[in-house]
Amino acid sequence: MTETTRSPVAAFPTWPEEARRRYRELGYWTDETFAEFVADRCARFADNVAVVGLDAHGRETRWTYADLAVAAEQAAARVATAGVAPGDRVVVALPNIAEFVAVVFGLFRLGALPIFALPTHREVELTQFCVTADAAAMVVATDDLAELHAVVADRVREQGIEPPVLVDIRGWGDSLRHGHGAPRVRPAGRAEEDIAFLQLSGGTTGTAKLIPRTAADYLYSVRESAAICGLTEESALLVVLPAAHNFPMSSPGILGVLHGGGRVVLAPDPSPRTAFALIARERVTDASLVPPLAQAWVSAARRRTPDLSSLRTIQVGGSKLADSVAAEIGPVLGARLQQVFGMAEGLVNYTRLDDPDELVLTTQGRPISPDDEILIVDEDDNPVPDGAEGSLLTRGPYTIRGYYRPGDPGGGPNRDSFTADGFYRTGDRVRRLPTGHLVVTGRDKDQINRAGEKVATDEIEGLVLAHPDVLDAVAVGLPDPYLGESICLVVRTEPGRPRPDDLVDRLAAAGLASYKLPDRVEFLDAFPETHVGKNSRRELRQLLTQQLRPADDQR
Ligand code: AMP
Ligand code: DBH
Repeated sequence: MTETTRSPVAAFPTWPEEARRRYRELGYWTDETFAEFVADRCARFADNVAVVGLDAHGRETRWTYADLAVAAEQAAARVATAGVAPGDRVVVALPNIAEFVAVVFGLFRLGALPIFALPTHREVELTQFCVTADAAAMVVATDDLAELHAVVADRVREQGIEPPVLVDIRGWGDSLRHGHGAPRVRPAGRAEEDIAFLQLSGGTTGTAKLIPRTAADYLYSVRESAAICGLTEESALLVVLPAAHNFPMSSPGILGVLHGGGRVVLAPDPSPRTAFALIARERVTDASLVPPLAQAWVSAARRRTPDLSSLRTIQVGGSKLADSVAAEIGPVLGARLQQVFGMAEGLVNYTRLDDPDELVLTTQGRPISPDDEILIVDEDDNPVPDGAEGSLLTRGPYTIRGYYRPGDPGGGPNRDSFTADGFYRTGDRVRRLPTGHLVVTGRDKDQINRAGEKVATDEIEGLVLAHPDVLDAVAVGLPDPYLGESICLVVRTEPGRPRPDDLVDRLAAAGLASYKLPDRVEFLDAFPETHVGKNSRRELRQLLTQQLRPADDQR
């Protein structure tokens, strides 16, 4: 055993005492921890099927809750054998495989904190997670990430931090479910108001923002989400999006289903072909999609007439769903649409299953909790008149009060993203209807939402500006009928000098996740400026949308 000695979990900006007492009195916060959640649901629903999907070796897997308990215990034991101790942070970068659930539940059991990375993250992102959180291990199941570990380890070491150990779960073989292998570890758990895991923010800056969530706050949102979405033991949720993302994890997601005794069906890829086959075979009742996938399902279903008769509800969220696509979901897929507007920082809005069609088709829902405080403000933080558009600020029983920033809890993004009285600045522009439903109308934040994947513009710009021939660079999101927004990189170079044609390749070589790579690159001799002389993103976007040739995929 290579025992690591990591820094303790850092203090984090938490809710004031009065709010915590109130959330407990109202029953929103209970004393259930994640370790108890795992033990309780696995025992209560022991004979139900919990997880269906492929494993790390591509074999069909079907685990009952009892099997899942054994697999989680084994995963905990194996991660502990690799040197991970309770309180350690662990980067989980797994595809949608059965072991994903076992590893996450195992880490909860061990009292270690998962950092929910995506399998598409590369060394830029993974290094940031490891450095910010002093991660003890990186859990992977694919060749590319196993190979990347060495690069990440070097980069982490360069910053004076002990690199994470590599845990490649393919080496675990198929014995997880059979409960032999590593010696058992005692469940350690963490207190319900301690940080249980770190989610990721799509972010607006080049540095990753880690989101500290507790069992008390998160499980409240999970229980309510399961109720709002009508999940029961009969529910079967198809997980098409990356499982670690906050939406498929909790809205109502994997945890909502496992809370209620239902079945999680993991899709190994997001294609309609794969999804439709699983829906028919597993009698799937619910699926969570981003708008481009919803659109792809609609057009594929028109061509193929698959058997979708078991489908009850399709949750769509992550980016704005066009009203025209919303209108097609019911008629073509034969399921009720439920719009979801959420964020890993907390606040989640749903249209309700019994809402009138008008609201379901044209709004992004209303908050989970009566105690979700919604403020819609102008640029001076003054409330706008009822029904007017403004910037959304929120505070409540499951919305964080600050990002995880060891050593600097009050600084940087926590100053910018939270008001003095604890409201989270979502960066979204919304309008509120008299029913309380929100309509997302736009965004203040310097972020591109490409098919639900959030990209901070300055992360791309910062890397491009390092190129010797680039004088200035701005990344803008351009309207795209399929992606919602595509990424356009606009570059200014020295007039008369050759224009670099390798910018996208360089970004990839720098180790940026592929979903952040520009869809196209344009060169301009001058950038439009705001009155204070900054580059005007708004005017650039207008210029590009109107004047340039229609987007053609340069990838
Ligand atoms: P993140 O903070 O990375 O978890 O991303 C959350 C952001 O995704 C929100 O603040 C919105 O900008 C966007 N988002 C999520 N769901 C929706 C939706 N249904 N409609 C529009 N934007 C959405
Ligand atoms: O986009 C998101 O981050 C998101 C969307 C829907 C989310 O975090 C959620 C629901 O919980």
